[in-house]
Amino acid sequence: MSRILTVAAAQLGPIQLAEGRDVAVARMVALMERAAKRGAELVVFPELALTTFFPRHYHEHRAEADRWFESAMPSNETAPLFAAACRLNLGFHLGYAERTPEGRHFNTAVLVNPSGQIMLKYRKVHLPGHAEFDPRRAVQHLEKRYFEVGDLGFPVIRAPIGGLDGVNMGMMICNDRRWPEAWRVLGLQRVELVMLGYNTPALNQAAAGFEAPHLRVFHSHLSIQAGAYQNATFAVGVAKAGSEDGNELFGHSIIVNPQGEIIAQAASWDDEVIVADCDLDMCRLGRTTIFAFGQHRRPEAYGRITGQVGAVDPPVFTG
Ligand code: CDV
Repeated sequence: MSRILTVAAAQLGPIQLAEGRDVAVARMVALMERAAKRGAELVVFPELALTTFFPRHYHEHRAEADRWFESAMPSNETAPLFAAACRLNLGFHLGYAERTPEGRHFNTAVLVNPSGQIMLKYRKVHLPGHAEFDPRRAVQHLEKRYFEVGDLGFPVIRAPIGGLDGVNMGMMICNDRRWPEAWRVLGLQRVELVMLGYNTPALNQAAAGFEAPHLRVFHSHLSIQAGAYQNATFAVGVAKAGSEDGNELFGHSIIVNPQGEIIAQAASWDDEVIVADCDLDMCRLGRTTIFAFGQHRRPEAYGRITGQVGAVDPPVFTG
């Protein structure tokens, strides 16, 4: 018997600097309604879904950036998402900027069930960008200024969702998808569905060398497809897309199966729902054959993965 979960990726078009959370939340509720009509049982929203991608904006005084953060989840402003989940009998995944009661700041995602319970929380580990204003850059990327490195690891939860008694679900956020270590930590917990949201500029703004624009999407898909295949899991990669105050974010949201195949893909750079029936039993083939970790992994040869951060030069052959 197959275990089918109908999953929606709810891509968001741009959110402008001047637009409030009410605008974003209303659009997200509309996307949840569209997803429910198409039979979705779980809706995945992007990274930092409630506001414009604010790490491109520099605040000299760190506290000024607090206006981008949520101190409670749900809050008055996000309550309509929780109400819609209940009304439509949908789970949802939401990325947002979290300010804890102790005043700590994280780039966070939560997984919420139709009863409004937060089943899992993840805080982004791989923060790209820089902490200080960089005059060489046309556009800033200040994640290292505004967020702490996530302190929850890469957790997986087994929980009922849709019509299924238990699904192994995990999360990563944007830049994490480029790091095989993140995928493997989830794979080692038998994850069956990885949810990840992203805000990725259509152009490389780092001013460190030329990167052909078409490779931006290629690298995103390559990372998600490889991660899903090598860990025998479904993956949902959901973009914020389009031009935010002149800064383009590529869309190309995808749903990927455990063979690494794209089974649904967004075609616009705007609000868009894509849906796929994910038969979670498809995860079994990979994890009982080529990626049967218990039989084939060799952690004794992987010491450098956790023992070392940066790369070192190899010994020189002297003949
Ligand atoms: N929000 C991100 O993490 N964006 C990065 C960009 C800076 C490359 C990404 O990996 O998509």
